[in-house]
Amino acid sequence: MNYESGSEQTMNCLFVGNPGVGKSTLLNCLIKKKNPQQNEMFESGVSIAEGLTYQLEQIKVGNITFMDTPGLEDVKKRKQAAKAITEALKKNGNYQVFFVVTLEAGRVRPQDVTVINLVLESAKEITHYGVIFNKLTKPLLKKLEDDNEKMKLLVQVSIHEDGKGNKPLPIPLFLHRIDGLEDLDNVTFDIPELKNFMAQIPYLIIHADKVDKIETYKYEKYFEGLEIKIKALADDKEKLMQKMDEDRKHYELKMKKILENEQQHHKVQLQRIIEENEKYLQRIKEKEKEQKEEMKRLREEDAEKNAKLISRMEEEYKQRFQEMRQQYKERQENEKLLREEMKKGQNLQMQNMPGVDDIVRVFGDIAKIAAAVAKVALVVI
Ligand SMILES: Nc1nc2c(ncn2[C@@H]2O[C@H](COP(=O)(O)OP(=O)(O)O)[C@@H](O)[C@H]2O)c(=O)[nH]1
Ligand SMILES: [Mg+2]
Repeated sequence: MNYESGSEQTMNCLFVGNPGVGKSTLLNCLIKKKNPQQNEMFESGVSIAEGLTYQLEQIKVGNITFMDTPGLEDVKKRKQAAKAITEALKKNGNYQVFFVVTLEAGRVRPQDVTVINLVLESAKEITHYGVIFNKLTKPLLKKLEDDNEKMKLLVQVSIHEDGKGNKPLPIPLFLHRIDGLEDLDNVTFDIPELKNFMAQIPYLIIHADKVDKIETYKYEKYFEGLEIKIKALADDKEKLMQKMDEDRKHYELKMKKILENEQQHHKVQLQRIIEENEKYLQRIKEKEKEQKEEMKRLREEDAEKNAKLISRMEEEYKQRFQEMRQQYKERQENEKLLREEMKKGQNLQMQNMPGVDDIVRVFGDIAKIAAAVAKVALVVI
C-alpha cells in the first residue's frame, strides 16, 4: 500500500512503546503531515509519560487509523496496557507496526525489547515491523554513521528471549532528539525521514482470531534475560558477529516469503534493505580482516624491530667484550711490565746496598779517626 495514495483500502498505523519514548509526538507529526487541518491530536507530554492514560487512543485521518498504545513498563498498569495493545491488534485488517525505542548509555533498553518480544509473541502474523530509535543525541548519531554501530543496535533490538522460531524482521529508523521539545505541549514539526521510512514498510494483514493474549506474567523473566543478552552482545564482538550472521540468514529466508506476497515497489525497497544488511555485514567482515592484517603487520613490524634491536645489542656487546678484552690484555701487559720494572729496580737496589766489608771498612775508618782524634787530644792536654 502506498502511504499517500489515498486509496480506498484502510490501514492501521500502530505505534507501540514504553511511556516517554515519543510515540504521541511522532504520531502527531504524521497526522499533521497527512492533514494540516486536522485538529484532533494525541496528547503528548510529561503527564502522559507518567502514565495517566492507559487506554488505546486512535485518530482516523483519511483511510489511515493512527493508534497510540500505552507501554508495559509500569507494573501496576501492565495488564491494562496489554489489553489496550491487544485491542489495537484485533482490528482485522492491514497494518503497519512500529515500535518506538530510546537508548540508554548507547545501548537498547531491555524494557523496550521486552515489549517487542511480548507483542510479537502475541501477534505471530507480524512478519516485519519498523523500529524507530528515537531521541538520539548528536554524538550518538555521529557514532551511528558507522554501519557497524547501526547493525549492533539492530541486532540488540531483534533479540528474542525464546531464541528460536519465527523471528520477525526489524526495519530501522534513527531519529535525532529535537532540542527544547520537553517544555512544549502537543507541538508538531516536519520529520521528512519519518514519512519516507513509513512509505518503505510493507503493510501486513493481522487477523483478530490469530492474536493471542499478551503474556504480561513473562515480563520480568524476559526483562532479566534480555538485559543480560543485550549487555553480552554489546560487549562480545565475536558473539555479535555470530548473531548477525544468523540474523542475516534468517532474514533472507523471511524476506523471500514476504517478497512473494508483495508488490513490486516493496520488493525493491525490501531487496534494498537486504542488500544494505548484506553490505553492513560485508563491511564489518572487511574491517575485521583489515584489523587482523593490521595486527599481523604490527606484530611483524614488532618482530623485525626486536630482531634489529637484539642484533644491535649483540653487536654492542661484542664490541664491548672486545674492548674489555683489549683493556684486560693491556692491563696484563702493564702489570707484566711493572713487575719487570720492579724486578729491575730491586736488583739495582740490591747492587747499591752496602756489604759487610764496607761496613767493617767504614767502622775501621771511624776507629782510626777516633784514635787520631784521641792522639791529638792527648797532645793538646
Ligand atoms: N527533546 C526532545 N523531546 C522529545 C522528543 N520527542 C518527544 N519528546 C518529549 O518526550 C516526552 C514524551 O513524549 P510523548 O510523545 O508524550 O511520549 P509517549 O509517552 O511515548 O507518547 C514529551 O515531553 C515530549 O515533548 C524529541 O525528539 N526531543
Ligand atoms: Mg503517548
